[in-house]
Formats: sequence, C-alpha cells, structure tokens
Amino acid sequence: MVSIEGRFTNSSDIKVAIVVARFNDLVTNKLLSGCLDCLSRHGIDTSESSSQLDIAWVPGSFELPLVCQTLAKTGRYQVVITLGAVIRGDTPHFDVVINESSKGIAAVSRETGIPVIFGVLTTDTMQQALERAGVKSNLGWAYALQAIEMCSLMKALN
Ligand code: INI
Repeated sequence: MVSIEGRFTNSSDIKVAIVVARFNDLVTNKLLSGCLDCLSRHGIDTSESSSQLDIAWVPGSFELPLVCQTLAKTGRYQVVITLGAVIRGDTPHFDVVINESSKGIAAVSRETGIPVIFGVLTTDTMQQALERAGVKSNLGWAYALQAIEMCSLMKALN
C-alpha cells in the first residue's frame, strides 16, 4: 500500500498565481493579505520583485475562470489560487455569479491538470464575509495552505 500526501515544507521552488476579484474588494483584499502572509511564512517570496508569485486582478468572481485558465495554460505555475467574495445581499445576480464561477474554476483545474484553489467566499451578508476574511479568521491563509499542499501532492503523484 502506498500512502501519498502533500507536504508543507520545501515550497521555495514553486511558482504561484493568484487571481483576485475586485468586486467586494473590502473582503478580497483581506483574503489576499492572509494568503500572502501564509505563502511568505512557508518560504515563498511574496515581495514586489518576486519571481515566484504573480497576481492578476479581475472585475468580479464571474471573470475568475477565464483568467485562471489563461494563467494555468501558460505552464508557468504549479498552482493557481482564486480569491473572490460573492455576497447574497439583495441581488438575484448572486446565484448566476457563484454557479458560473465555481463550475468554471473546477473545469479549469480538470482541463489543465493544474491545481486551482477555490477561494471564493459565498455568504448571505457582508458581515459573514468579513468574519471569514480576518475579523474572526482569515480563509485566505487556509487557501494558501491548500495551494502548497496541492503543489506538493501533484509533484508526488507525477
Ligand atoms: N461579483 C462578485 O465577485 N461578487 C458578487 O457578489 C457579485 N454580485 O453579487 O453581483 C459580483 N458580480 C459581478 C460579476 O462577477 C461580474 O464582474 C459582472 O457581472 C461583469 O461580468
């Protein structure tokens, strides 16, 4: 029996792309800062001059799949992290945006073979989103950790 799992050490050789939605940027900027903190504490250079990290910005979560796919297809990255916040509020748009975003992101991962982390918060209120983006805990940190684990796992599998 072979047990294969990802590790959280030796991340210094990976290259990461993050795609962030500007919509609800009060939330997505906080997710990004949690994400960068985790990457940095696991040995990934997150400085302005980093050759290990690129960050792309899109208008909203609906646009995440296309840009994510474009980056994944370049072959330059071992993992792509998506960050967004879809908040139900009063808008019926909510269901359309989250459905397209989640299905699109999952499809990119399967089609390209590059792990894509689904970092799109889906909440009923802005308060709930903020609680998950740093007011209580920061899921951006968890998304970065999952990215590191998936890089390591894919390397072990291949
Ligand atoms: N985009 C989000 O990222 N979150 C939302 O909550 C949201 N809502 O509710 O409308 C949202 N809409 C914008 C959408 O992602 C696209 O940018 C827009 O429709 C243009 O294609």
